[in-house]
Amino acid sequence: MSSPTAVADPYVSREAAQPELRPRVDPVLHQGGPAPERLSADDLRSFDEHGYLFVENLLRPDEVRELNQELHALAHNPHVRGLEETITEPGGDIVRSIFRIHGLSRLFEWLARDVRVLDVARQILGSEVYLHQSRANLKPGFKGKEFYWHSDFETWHVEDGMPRMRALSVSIALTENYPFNGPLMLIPGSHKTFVACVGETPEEHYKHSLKKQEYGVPDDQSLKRLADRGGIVAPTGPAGSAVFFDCNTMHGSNSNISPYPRTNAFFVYNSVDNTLEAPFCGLKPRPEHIAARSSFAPLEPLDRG
Ligand code: 6CS
Ligand code: FE
Repeated sequence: MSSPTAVADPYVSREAAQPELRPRVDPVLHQGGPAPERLSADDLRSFDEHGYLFVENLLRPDEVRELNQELHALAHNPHVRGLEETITEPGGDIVRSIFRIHGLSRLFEWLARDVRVLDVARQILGSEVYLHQSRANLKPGFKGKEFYWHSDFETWHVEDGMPRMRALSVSIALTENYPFNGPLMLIPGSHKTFVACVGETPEEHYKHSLKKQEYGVPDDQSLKRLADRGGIVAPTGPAGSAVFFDCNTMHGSNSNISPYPRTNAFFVYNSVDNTLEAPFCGLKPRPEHIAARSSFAPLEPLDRG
């Protein structure tokens, strides 16, 4: 409900008949907070300018091996397969994603709290942070399907009630990322523009969108404008590498028809000064395992040396 004194929402989406490109009104790098110094000034500048940062070999091979074993066990566990956290590929029973992975596995919880990851989020977001969402994406060889272009923030704002752009994601590769196994693609610089999308959100949209997204999807012309300006990158590298990216960076990935899986762990950190409100689309909030709102307690860093 808007009152006469309410400040207009700068990120209205899925309401107008036409798409629109609007400038971002929030900073990318935020000041304040515990200010850990994980990233160099150059890394910070690059994240600010491009909306992402690729870090090779963030994890050691033995850590990657353990995480893969754990994920493999989870994905084959009948109990886990029956949970609503587990999302299958459209029209099949191949596991596409396992949400709230930090709640299902201590190893993944530790990874989310590891200072090599968490302190990057705290530094960029300039505050304590909590986990808005976590998941593992499996994208198996031959069978893994694409994630169409989107800004995560657009969905988190409209469907989860995340007020402002003060969140970021990290995608940690658990298998090698090649150009041909459906790696994450990003449009550099796109985080500085908000693309208002067309199409009213249907009820319980998440039941469909997590398999294949059809609302909150930018139009072709807006995507072309952003890509003409910034190009498209697809960072590749060994398992254990990570891509940190701003919540509004336009990204997506192709399907995987190669024989080699593309598996990653995905954590979303939101500032404790940007906690969720009622969803801006007016519908009921998505479930806790997709968008945490029962606790916004700061994550405690874990230094595992
Ligand atoms: O709906 C969501 O929250 C999300 N969907 C995608 C395709 N990426 C980010 C996030 O996990
Ligand atoms: Fe995404």
